[in-house]
Amino acid sequence: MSLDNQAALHRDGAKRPEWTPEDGGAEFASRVMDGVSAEGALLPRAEHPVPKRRELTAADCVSGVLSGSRTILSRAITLVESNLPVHAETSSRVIKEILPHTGKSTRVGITGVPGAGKSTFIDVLGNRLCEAGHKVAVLAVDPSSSVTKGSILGDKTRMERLSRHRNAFIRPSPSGGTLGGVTRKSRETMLLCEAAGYDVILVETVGVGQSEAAVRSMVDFFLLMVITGAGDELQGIKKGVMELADAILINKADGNNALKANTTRAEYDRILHFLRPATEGWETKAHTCSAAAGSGIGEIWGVIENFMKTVKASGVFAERRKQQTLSWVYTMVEDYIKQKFYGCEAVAKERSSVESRVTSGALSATEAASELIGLYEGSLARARTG
Ligand SMILES: Nc1nc2c(ncn2[C@@H]2O[C@H](COP(=O)(O)OP(=O)(O)OP(=O)(O)O)[C@@H](O)[C@H]2O)c(=O)[nH]1
Ligand SMILES: [Mg+2]
Repeated sequence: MSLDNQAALHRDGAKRPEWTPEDGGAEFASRVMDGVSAEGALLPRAEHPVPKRRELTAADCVSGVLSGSRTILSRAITLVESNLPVHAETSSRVIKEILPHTGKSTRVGITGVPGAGKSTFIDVLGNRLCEAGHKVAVLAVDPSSSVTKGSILGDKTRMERLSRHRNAFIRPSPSGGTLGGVTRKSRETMLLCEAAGYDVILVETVGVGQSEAAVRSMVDFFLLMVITGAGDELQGIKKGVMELADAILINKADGNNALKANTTRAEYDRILHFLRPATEGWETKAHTCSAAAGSGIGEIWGVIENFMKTVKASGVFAERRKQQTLSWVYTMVEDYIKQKFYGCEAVAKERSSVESRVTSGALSATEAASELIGLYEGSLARARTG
């Protein structure tokens, strides 16, 4: 059944209070009542300290997330995103306890150059999926977020309609600093969303050659969004990302661009023919859509559904999920060792002298590496013997 028909059925089923506007989400479930007069009633704010919100226990988080509470879900995500050592034990207990309730969603990664229309597309697709009865979570992976702080907030405004839908949950990118840090947190956030009942997870990442592989390694289906006339068709720059994609979507196929978009689609299909497919047993193809006009959205969701059916039937799906979990383990191990090495005092003390001896040619790179490793291992040994 097409996405639009599913939406119509779902819409007629649910009774909505008459005062809420057509596309209003749960936020519109309240009516504005006349307030009490403020005269003499309220003391100035300073004298009423706001009671500190009680820290959630692991049990609070687990039961709240499993019951589908968005507030608790947000707080549980903030907990797993925290770098504070005090939160580490609680957050790993939460992840451990919700794990049996995860893995049942369709995980879709969406990448593309800045301005390609990823957020607009997610808003339209996400809204249709919600209308059709799905619960959609949107995550962003933006390694530059600790610097830009902004871009994803900009995204939230682009997903204005979706962010108000009661079946949707949108979470900006964690600012983890390292790409490894961002993706670890995003993976745990994805598990929390799955445990909270979200059956479609859309992960947006800006296609600047940094995070595509990382996002690819945490999703089932990877979508590359491109636009016509960007002057980089057929150039090698996208080859690496094209080889990760399960579909290429030419967006903004509207107005004067519609015809050009079709030509671009044919060009991409020609290139894809020569590339190794990103997923065994699946042929990556190019498609067109207009996120602004809402055309081609149902079709690309049909492609994703067909993909999921194909890879589940062939066993590729289960195998990929296993490999993804293993690579996640090693990403965390590598991240930990890196942090320990660069955080090691003995290494930090000698680093600049080692670097200047290397750059002056007095020390070979290999010698420098073994000297730094020696310093690190020495400090570990001292820490062990106390
Ligand atoms: N004509 C047209 N414009 C579109 C379409 N989709 C998005 N846009 C416009 O393209 C601009 C960028 O859209 P976004 O959805 O923010 O793009 P993005 O890929 O999420 O951008 P970043 O998050 O910055 O990487 C906005 O002005 C949109 O209104 C489309 O299908 N047709
Ligand atoms: Mg965006």
